[in-house]
Amino acid sequence: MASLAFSSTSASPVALRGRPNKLAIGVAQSGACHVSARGSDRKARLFITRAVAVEKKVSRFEDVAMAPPDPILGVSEAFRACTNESKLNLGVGAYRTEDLQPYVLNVVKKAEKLMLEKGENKEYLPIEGLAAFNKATAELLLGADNHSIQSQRVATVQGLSGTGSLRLAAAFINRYCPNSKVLISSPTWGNHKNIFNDAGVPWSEYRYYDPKTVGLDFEGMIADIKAAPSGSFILLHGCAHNPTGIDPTPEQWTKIADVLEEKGHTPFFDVAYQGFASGSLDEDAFSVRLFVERGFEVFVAQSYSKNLGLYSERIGAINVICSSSGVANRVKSQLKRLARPMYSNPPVHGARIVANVVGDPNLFSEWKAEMEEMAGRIKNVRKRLYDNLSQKDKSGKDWSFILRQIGMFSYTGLNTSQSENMTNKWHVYMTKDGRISLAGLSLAKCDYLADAIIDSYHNVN
Ligand code: KET
Repeated sequence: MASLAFSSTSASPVALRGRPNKLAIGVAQSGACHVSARGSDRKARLFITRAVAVEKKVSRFEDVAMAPPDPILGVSEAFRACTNESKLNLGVGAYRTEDLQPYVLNVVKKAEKLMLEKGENKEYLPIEGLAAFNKATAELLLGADNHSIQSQRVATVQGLSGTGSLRLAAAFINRYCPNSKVLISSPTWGNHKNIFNDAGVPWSEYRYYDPKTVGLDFEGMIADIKAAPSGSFILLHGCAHNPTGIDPTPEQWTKIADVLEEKGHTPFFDVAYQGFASGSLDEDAFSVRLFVERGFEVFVAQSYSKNLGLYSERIGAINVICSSSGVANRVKSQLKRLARPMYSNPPVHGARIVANVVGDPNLFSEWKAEMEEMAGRIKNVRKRLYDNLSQKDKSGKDWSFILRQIGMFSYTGLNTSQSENMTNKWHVYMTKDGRISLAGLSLAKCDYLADAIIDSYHNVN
């Protein structure tokens, strides 16, 4: 508070720096107030000094600049402020019903009911999180009979959803592999760069998307991974690559594994969409399981924001599959050591939901059905949008890339000005890289969206 800074007789040099005019009004050279300089009573002088300082509210944070809005979550803020009736929020990757309403899965409601009935307490969790959750999440990822689980080579720590789990792993890399860098795909989910920057982990990009083919630049990807210093961490999207919606084929994954092996790189998977790409939890874990099978030590960050719709519960995990149980134990102990001063221990509610859903055969199969339904709705919308675009656009442009992309998003190829036109003229809120979340689109709105895309694509730039 400003009153604290100026009630002392020697104003802080930090507070004075760069603000001479403001301070000159309220504070004399010595740091005492002009008004108080005339009074003889020390108490009164102090009182006046404080009063004036409070009144002026000169902040020591005056030089703090306004941060730019977040490129993804900032879009939702702008959407909420828009009053146009046609507005559409295709920014954040969050599932909506056909009526464009948020969706709480029935299995989640059932699990929460069970939890209430059990009357569970709110004690602190251990630093590594809820044991039943950690077991369930590793099994869901790798398969319960996976050798790495059987031989206790998996260090699993419950994290603050996908983001927090990635951040914890980044802190681990910074501490234990300080000379290693992380390679991330170009493009990638916008927050990856922030996460590694804030953790002090150097990163560079590997080629991934080829705008000419609107597909994977596989040769570029392989060449860049080969060229990286041996022992780098290679960040890979387990499935449903964000933002492009383009995944390597199984054969390509095998080749990627060959190159990582050759170079002694460590795969670091971000799995935020297990079950959402194909509708099958196992199919979507193919890439991770392949690397584990081949004997790599693997990092995997998981999230339940999308596949269980637990966005605000902040539930996920970091798994490190190690070469021995001894290493796994030590890695886990250090992850806990990193977590403790950052956030102490994770929240319990989402962890219990996941443990209940995955641990109960009935709820588990209901979940799979609901996930298929969500993935199916997105596929229907994808198809309808493609149909609308192909029928309406008479230019002969091939829009079939929309059908080939998978997951929540479509990477439309619209550039920044075209994306801005989508928002400014059509009230379609989306990220400036041309990504649209099809999970936020309804069949009924496809027609309108197709008009907006055609206009922006052909009439802007
Ligand atoms: N990884 C990827 C690839 C990802 O798309 C997200 C979220 C996350 C991790 C983190 O999700 P969490 O809720 O921390 O488990 N993506 C969407 C939301 C966001 O940007 O935070 C998005 O791209 O819209």
